[in-house]
Amino acid sequence: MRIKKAGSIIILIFLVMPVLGQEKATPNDKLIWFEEARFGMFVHWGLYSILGGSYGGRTMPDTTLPNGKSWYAEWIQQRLEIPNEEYRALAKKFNPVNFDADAWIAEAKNAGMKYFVITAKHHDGFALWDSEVSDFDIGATPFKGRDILGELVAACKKYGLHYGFYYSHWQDWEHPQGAIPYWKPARNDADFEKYWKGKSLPQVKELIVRYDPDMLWFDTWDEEAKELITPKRRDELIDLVRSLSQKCLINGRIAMHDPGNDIDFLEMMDNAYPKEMQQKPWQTPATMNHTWAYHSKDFNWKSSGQMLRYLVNNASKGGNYLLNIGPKADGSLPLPGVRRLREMGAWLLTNGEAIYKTSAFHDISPTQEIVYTQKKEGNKKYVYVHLLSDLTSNQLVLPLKEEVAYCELLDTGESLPMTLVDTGISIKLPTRAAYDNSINVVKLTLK
Ligand code: FHN
Repeated sequence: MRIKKAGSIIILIFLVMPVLGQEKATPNDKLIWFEEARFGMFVHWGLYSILGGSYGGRTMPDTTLPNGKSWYAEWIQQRLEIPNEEYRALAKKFNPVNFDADAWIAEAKNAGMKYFVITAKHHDGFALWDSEVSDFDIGATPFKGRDILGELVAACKKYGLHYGFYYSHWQDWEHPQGAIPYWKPARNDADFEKYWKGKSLPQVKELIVRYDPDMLWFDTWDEEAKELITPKRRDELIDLVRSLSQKCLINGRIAMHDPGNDIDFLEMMDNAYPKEMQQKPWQTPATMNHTWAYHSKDFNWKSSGQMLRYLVNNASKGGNYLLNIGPKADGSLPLPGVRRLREMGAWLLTNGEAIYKTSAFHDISPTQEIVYTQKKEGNKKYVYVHLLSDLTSNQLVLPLKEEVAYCELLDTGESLPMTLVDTGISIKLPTRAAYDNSINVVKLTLK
């Protein structure tokens, strides 16, 4: 009896150990690319892009409102109360003659992005592809005949990017039974089921069967969704995806209020950067200015330096950064966005090694000014020290327990002198390391 009890205790400890060590139970091959990628492009593009944030003499605000709510340009139909028929008629004007899938994806590639996600259908219900279950789609536009998603998929394959689709499975303002904003009378469960079975599930199936995506990006963001996106519906959707694709990743926003255990990665709130490590792979969806979709009067652009700091901070906690751009209705990318992408790509050209395929480094506590990533290659181990702000001195002291064989500035490859001190190692940085508004990375090769 005693021996049996001891045996079960040992088994129990064995079962609990990986949880305590925060290791994932089994390696999940389909997630490898996602965990290595760190940086992706998000695109919000649809009929709302035609309006560019203004309608009927009114313009959507380009900042968060005092009540904490955000009026994004893709919400224009609801926020500025455009009648359904009028909004629907925008389809006749959707003619993005300057759309060039190759140019978009080349821009993502040059920015150092490793994956691409586009709004195949946003809350307005308009499908960017020719759908069999809805006529509110690309077939209703002068651009019919062009396979926007197919062209983007081909370009992603050409440039080696993974690709996925945002699909608004809950909100659908065009369908008479799809979910609508909280300030309108809610749909009842039986009605919603007609949308669910008649449009939401069949369109998800179409996207997988036609385009074989690496990821589906579903969208719920708070408790509101739980009335209609029940655990039963969440699991039904997950089962559908799993039955059609071995590789397609599913994000946690499929049911933000209760994602369950079968999602692949956690989706943070918009522009939210966690301070702690997470239990699953994760990413932050983020805007370059205030809005997601194109807004001609949203001038709130973040600097590339600020966005690089978000990327680096996320990487230092094992997370990804999915950065959005809102193309114009003609298919061109807004130039302030392109400029920022190119600036970020320029930094990643020499510093990307410290971002991609790295993991969090726990031996030294991060600060506001310095964060760390690490990488193992064969029997080599590297630690990357990201200096997020200019140092007051060019002497960098790190409380590192492990021995360092070599130290260099990653940007230029120049060797940096180091000495052992009581508290760890002291590295002498070139005086010009405090030179430009950029992030300097010191690469340590461990012994
Ligand atoms: O309502 C949407 C919004 O328009 C946008 O698509 C973002 C992206 O994360 N998701 C919802 C709000 O969280």
